[in-house]
Amino acid sequence: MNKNQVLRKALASGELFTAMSAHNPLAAKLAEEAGFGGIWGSGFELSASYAVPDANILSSGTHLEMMRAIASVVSIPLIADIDTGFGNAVNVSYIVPQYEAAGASAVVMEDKTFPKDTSLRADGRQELVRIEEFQGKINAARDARKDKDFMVIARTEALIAGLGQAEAIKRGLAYEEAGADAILIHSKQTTPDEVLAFIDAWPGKVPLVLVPTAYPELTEADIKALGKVGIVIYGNHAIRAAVGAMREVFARIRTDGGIRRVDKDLPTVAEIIRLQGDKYMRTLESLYLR
Ligand code: SPV
Ligand code: MG
Repeated sequence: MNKNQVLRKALASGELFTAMSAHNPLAAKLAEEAGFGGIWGSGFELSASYAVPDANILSSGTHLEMMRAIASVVSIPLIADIDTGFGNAVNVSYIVPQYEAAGASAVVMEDKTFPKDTSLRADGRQELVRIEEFQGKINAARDARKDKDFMVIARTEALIAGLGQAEAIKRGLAYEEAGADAILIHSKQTTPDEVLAFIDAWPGKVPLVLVPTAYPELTEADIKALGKVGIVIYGNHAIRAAVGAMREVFARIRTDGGIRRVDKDLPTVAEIIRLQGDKYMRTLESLYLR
């Protein structure tokens, strides 16, 4: 099975598929080694790694090239976050084949206006496009894909925009009708109540996708028990882990006036060389260097 088929089959199986965020290939490799089912090619993480806001400040090309680099080092499916599709339905028609060619197995596209503002920021600009317009974008994404197993996941930001459950359900159903393979329902409430109420009321046939960043107490066991959720995405835990670890080590080196004490607590240089894929290069050397 190729990666697209793995993701397609996982979603059809009724099992919960887990995807961990990554902002670079090294993070993606660590996520694969940790046992996640797939990689979330997070726009938030990539923006953060460039120290700019997650608001279409980075170009689509920057994100696309990172997706290509990530897909080339992992053997698990990559779900690419294409924000709003970088424009209208015409832009979507051009961009989706590029993500497919870059090795993504799915795209997640959200129903906000371009340029977007990030979802979890307090007082963000959360404007949604018309339902018909977003249906056109889903149609465009579906028609643009080459492999029918490449998935188009539609994300509604109705709850994020404060438009309420009825609007979120209406949009989810409209996006399913337009051909979305799954619906991502996002919420920034700090308890799961809003999302749980949506899931309970969801009358659609396609599976739901959750990003429980704001309501972290919801476990995978809880989500599985709901029965309607196919994918859980951990949206920004790679970058937050990296920030925490770097900050702590940098502070210790300043406090200690050197690296002597901190060294034993860090992954070894040999471990980093392993993660760089050194073994493969040695094989190439023995085969071809004469
Ligand atoms: C991302 O990780 O880029 C997401 C999830 O889209 S969130 O930041 O919660 O909107
Ligand atoms: Mg995003």
